[in-house]
Amino acid sequence: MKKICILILWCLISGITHAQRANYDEAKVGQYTLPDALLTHDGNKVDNRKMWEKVRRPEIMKLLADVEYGTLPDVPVKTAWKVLEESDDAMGGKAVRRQVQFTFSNNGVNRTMLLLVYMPKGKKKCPVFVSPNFHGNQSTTEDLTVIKSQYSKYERGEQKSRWAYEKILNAGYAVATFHYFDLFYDEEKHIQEGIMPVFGINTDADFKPHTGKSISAWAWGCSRVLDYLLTLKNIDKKRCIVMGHSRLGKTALWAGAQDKRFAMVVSNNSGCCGAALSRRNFGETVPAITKNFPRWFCNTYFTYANRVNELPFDQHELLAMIAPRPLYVASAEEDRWADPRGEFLSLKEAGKVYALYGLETFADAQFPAVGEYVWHGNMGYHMRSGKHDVTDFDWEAYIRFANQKLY
Ligand code: GTR
Repeated sequence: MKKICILILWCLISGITHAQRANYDEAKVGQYTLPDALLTHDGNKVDNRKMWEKVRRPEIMKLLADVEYGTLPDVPVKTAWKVLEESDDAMGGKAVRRQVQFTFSNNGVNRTMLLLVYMPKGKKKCPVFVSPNFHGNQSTTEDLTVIKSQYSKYERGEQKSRWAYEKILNAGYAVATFHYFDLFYDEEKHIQEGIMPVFGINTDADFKPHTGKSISAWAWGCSRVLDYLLTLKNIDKKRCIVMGHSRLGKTALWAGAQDKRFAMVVSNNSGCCGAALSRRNFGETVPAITKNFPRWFCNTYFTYANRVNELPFDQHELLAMIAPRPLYVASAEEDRWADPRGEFLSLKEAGKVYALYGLETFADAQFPAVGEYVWHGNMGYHMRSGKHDVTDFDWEAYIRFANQKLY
């Protein structure tokens, strides 16, 4: 009993000091100099798209892969798809539903992932949102036919407020989701459950300094979903969007950076190591995130935890990887932990790359009022009222933005 009390007290105190340690005062953000996205390793200024695409973009991609998110071992993983369930009478007759089991295999090791897809009925070419979920496929809807994801402990419909399926389908978009645990179980000591063993990684000791961990695995999953969707006749190959919230927003950005088949990328409240600048000391910081979530980034990243200013990139360069494709970054007013202003400033800085494509940028944009949209060229931003979450307000913005930018 005494031990339990001490433990509870310790948790409370460390929680409080942790929250106290985070800075929420704009005056204390500190001075920082961002790395120049348009300056090559050799010190040459990039002033045209060709040089960006041939020289500078690959340089930054390599840095992000080697230092932050890591790369998965280069092994021949085979994927098999099996449709477990299908109906053209879903959502009150509005949608086609399909549930597909993916089996990933290599070297005698297999792992599965369950995909849930809703498509508007009767539409010949649907744009699609690919978006991993936190609590299992069944948590995204009350639909009784939806099969429970293997590692989920959550009730049916438990997180349905985050999934505006009706709105998405009514707007003519399909939506494809999977439980992120299927790829990488987001808790310590669970490496065996996700796909890492398929890549020959079975214990913590198997991670090399640059080996990707969960964000890499989740992003890989988004691309595997896309492989499948692109085989479907009624999916519009030119209008596939990757969208994610929070840690899955970081994932969506990394997936979109690596896989140019994603025509648009949406980061919802992705914050630290997602859209927000790392060099700003506001809300969550690199030392905090690497301490609390050792399984998200590759091991090399931890060596930068206490020397963030020495990182050879900042997060605006991750955003720049999406250029010139449409990119939406959304924050929430009360989600100060994710540093809304840092997300906005990052987008503004990434605009320098969008400008190479002759697109309008955020150069003169001011940090917007709550609920106001800032859309310039192929970049969009809003900060809605409320907390860290995905709401109908967010989905409506993404749909309108996609309608405008992808057509
Ligand atoms: C928080 C974490 C954030 C964010 C969030 C989430 O605890 O500090 O970086 O990603 O989790 O994914 O819900």
